[in-house]
Amino acid sequence: MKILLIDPPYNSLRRIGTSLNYPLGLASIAAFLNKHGHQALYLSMDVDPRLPAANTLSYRDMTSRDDLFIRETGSESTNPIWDNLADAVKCFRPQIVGISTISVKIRSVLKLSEIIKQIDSGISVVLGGHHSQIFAKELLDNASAVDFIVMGEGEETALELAEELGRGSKRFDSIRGLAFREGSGKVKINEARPLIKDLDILPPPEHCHYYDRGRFIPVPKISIMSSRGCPYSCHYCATNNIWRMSVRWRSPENVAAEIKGILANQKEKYLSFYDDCFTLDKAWLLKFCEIIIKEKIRINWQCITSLNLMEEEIFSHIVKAGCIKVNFAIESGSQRILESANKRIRLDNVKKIFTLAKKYKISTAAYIMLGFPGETEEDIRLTQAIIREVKPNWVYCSILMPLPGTKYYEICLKDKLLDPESAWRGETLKRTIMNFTGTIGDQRFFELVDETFYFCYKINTNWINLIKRMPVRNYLVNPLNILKDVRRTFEYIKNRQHRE
Ligand code: B12
Ligand code: SF4
Repeated sequence: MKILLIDPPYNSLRRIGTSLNYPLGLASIAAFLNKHGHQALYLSMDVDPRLPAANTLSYRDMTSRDDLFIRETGSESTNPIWDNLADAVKCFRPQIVGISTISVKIRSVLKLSEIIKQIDSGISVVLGGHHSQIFAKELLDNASAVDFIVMGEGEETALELAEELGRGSKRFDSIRGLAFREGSGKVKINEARPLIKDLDILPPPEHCHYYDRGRFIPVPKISIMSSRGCPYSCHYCATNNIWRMSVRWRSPENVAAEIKGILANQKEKYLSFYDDCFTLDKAWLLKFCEIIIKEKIRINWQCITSLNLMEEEIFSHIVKAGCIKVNFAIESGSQRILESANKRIRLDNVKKIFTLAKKYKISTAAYIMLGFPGETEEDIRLTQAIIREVKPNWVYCSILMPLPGTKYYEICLKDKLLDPESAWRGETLKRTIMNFTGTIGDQRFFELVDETFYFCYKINTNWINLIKRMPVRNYLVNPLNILKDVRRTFEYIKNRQHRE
C-alpha cells in the first residue's frame, strides 16, 4: 500500500519558525511499514526555519499568531499550505493517509482530513497520537472524514490496518488498538494492544520526507530516542497517555548502531536525544557511553533529563561520550508548586547539579513553566530567582496547558475552566497563553508572562551564551547555520529595541 504520513501544520500557520526536527513517531511507523513491503513517506508540514522563532515573541505577538492559526484552519482559509498538501496527495496518490495528532494541532488535522477526502473519498484517513486516542469516540462520531484511529503505540496497529485495507476484506474487529466506525455507523474501540516488549525489533526511524525542497534549505536537527516512557506522573505531562508508565529501553548496541548509520548518511554531527528522562537508568547509560567511547563514534549530543537523575559519575561519563548540552526541567523555583505538580525534584539539588555541569563544561538549558494552578506572583519571582542563581546558557519558558489526559486537565474540567463538549475539536487549547492559576488576575498574569519571556530572551541573547552556542550549532559542518544565526540575532536585537 502507498501511505502518506503527515505531521500537520501549527507553527507554520502561526508564522512561527521551526527548524526541521525529524518526527520520530511518523519516521518509526514509516520504517516499520516499509520493512514489511509497503511504500510509506512522511510529510512535515510544520517546518519553516525562515520565520521568526517563538522565543523572540511577546505575549501580544503570540496571541495574534493564535488568531492567525484559528483563521487559517477555518473553512475560508486560502493558505498555500493546503494547496501544497493537495499537490502532494495528487502526486503521490496514497491509498492511506495517516495524520499525527497532538492536541494543539487538531484543528489542522480536521481540515487536512477534509481536504484529503475531497480529493479522493477512497483514501483511508487514519489518525494516531495523543489527541485522537483520548477523543477517539468524539472524533469518529463527529468527523466523517476520519475513518480510523490508532490508539497508543502505533507501529504494529498501523501495519495490521494497512494489510487489512490492502486485502480489502474490512475485518477490523480483530485489530487490537484500533478504533473505527462499524457498518451501522457505531464507533467501535477494539481491545488495547500491549506495548512492544523489545524495542530492538523496530527498525531505526526512516527519514523519508516528502516535502518541497525548493521552498527552503532545511538543515535537519537529528532527533533520536533510546527509550519510551517515564516512571513519573507530573500533573501537567501527557507522555504516559501513550507509554502507560512503563519505561522500555532499546539496547545500547542498537542505539549506537543507529548513530553509526546517521553518521554514515548525514552531514550533521549533532544529535538530540528526546527520551523523557535520558539518565534514568544509570547502568544503561554507562554501557552506552562505553560503546560510544570504545568504538570511537565521533558525535556531539544533547539530552533532556530530570535534576534528581544526575550525579557526578554520570557527568564524567557523558562528557567523554560527546554530550555537550543537557536540558533540565526545573519548571518552577517554588518547592510548593513543584510538589503540587507532583514534580519529583528538590530545589536544593539544582544549584549543585548546575555547578557540576559547569565543572564538566557542559552547556545547560533550563525549562521553566508559568501558570500552574495555585501559582502566585511570589512563586513566579522564585522561578526567575532560581534561574538568576544557576545561570543556565538557555532558558525555555512555556505556559501551562491543561493537556487532555493529565491531572491538570481533570482539575480544570472539575473547576469548569474548560468545556468538555468542544475539547475534541481543539476549542479548549486553541490559545497558547491562558491563565489557569486561579490566583493571579488575567491582566497581571499576562504582564508577568511578558516580563518572564523578556527575562528569558535576555539570557538567551547574552553574548557569552551566543558564543557558547557555537559548538551546538556545528558551524563547520553546517555553515548555513551561520547565516541563520546572524539573521536570528538581528531579530533578537530588533525585538529587544522594540520592547525596551
Ligand atoms: C520531541 C518532542 C517535541 C519536539 C518536536 C520534534 C519533532 N517534530 O519530533 C518539540 C520540542 C519541537 C516539541 C514541541 C511541542 N510539543 Co512536544 N514532545 C516531544 C516528545 C518529547 C517526543 C515526541 C516523540 O518523538 N515521541 C516518540 C514517538 C515514537 O512517539 P509519538 O510521536 O507519540 O508516536 C507514537 C504514537 O503516538 C503513535 N502515533 C503518533 N502519531 C501517529 C500517526 C499515525 C497515523 C499513527 C498510526 C500512529 C501515530 O505511534 C507512534 C509510534 O509508536 C513528546 C513526549 C514523548 N515522550 O513522546 C512531547 C509531546 C508530544 N509534546 C507535547 C507538546 C504539548 C508540545 C508543544 C505544544 C509544547 C508547547 N507548548 O509549545 C509543542 C508543539 C510544537 C509543534 N509545532 O509541534 C505533548 C503533547 C501532548 C498532547 N496531548 O498534545 C507531549 C506528549 C509532551 C508532554 N510531556 O506532554 N515537542
Ligand atoms: S514531565 Fe518529564 S518527568 Fe514528568 S512525567 Fe513528563 S516526562 Fe516524566
